[in-house]
Amino acid sequence: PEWKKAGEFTDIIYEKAEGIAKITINRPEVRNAFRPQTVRDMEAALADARDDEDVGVVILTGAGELAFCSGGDQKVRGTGGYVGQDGVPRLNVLDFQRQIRTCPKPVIAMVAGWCVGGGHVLHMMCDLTIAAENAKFGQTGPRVGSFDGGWGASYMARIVGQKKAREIWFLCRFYDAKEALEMGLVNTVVPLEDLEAETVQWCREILANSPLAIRCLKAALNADCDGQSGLQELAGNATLLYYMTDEGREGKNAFLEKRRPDFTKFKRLP
Ligand code: 1HA
Repeated sequence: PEWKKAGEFTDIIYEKAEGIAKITINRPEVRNAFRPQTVRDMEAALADARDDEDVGVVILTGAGELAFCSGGDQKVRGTGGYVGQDGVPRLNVLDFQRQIRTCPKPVIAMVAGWCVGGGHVLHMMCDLTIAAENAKFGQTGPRVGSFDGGWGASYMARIVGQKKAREIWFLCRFYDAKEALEMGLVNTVVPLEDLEAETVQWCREILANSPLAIRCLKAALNADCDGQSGLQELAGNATLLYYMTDEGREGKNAFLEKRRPDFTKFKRLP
């Protein structure tokens, strides 16, 4: 596709084409590790992609062929989190995880090279993962003094099973793309040179399908794991659809016309 720049950022590249928004973490000198500003940039881009009615799917990736993302930037790790220019320690990637999870449009991780630590959790949060043959996956937390006990643990176990999740976290090994595919951690593995073309093909197939159906399915699959916040998402879609019906509109119209609502004409389906 002919990617067009869609915003000015320091730590990411943000582009759009053909109904696809692409967010590229652009810190290859640190294997695309994120600092607070990187997370802020990703949050702004994803918010834009969500709001843009022409965008139906989002790609999250890393610049270069060596890494998707190597997690939190250990060079700016302070006491209590990763420190930005304001001197405040933050774990704001957790907010971005929630944002990917609740984005009503599919987010696809496009992974070449290292995908580790907090970067590995980001790919797990994405709805789909397309991996290049050179991709390497793993958690490093217990080796570098960190852990993600949120979705990073529980959702991982939903994806790969309890035994494998404990192995990944307790041993901190790295796994190649083939092993990741066998575990169900990624959707497909392709040669590095085909990575973007394949990912875009998956995007096009999604874009050809009903956006509301996909939106409701993402919320439904989330709801199975996410408790009351998952139900809120799913129910929000029910409300959205109800607002589109004549029955839903009758209530609003009656209020505005200062009359009693007349719901008698609406069928009570079995
Ligand atoms: O666990 C959490 C969180 C939990 C809860 C809530 C929030 C969280 C937020 C974040 C995280 C975490 O992400 S903890 C895990 C942090 N990440 C890591 O432990 C990975 C560290 N990196 C590596 O293990 C390796 O660098 C690598 C396997 C990704 C790549 O190895 P390679 O290809 O041998 O390259 P290497 O020479 O190690 O790295 C190239 C350059 O990139 C080095 O810089 P240089 O020596 O040239 O100045 C290296 O320091 C830098 N670099 C790589 N990863 C990071 C990094 N610099 C800062 N932070 C990094 N994560």
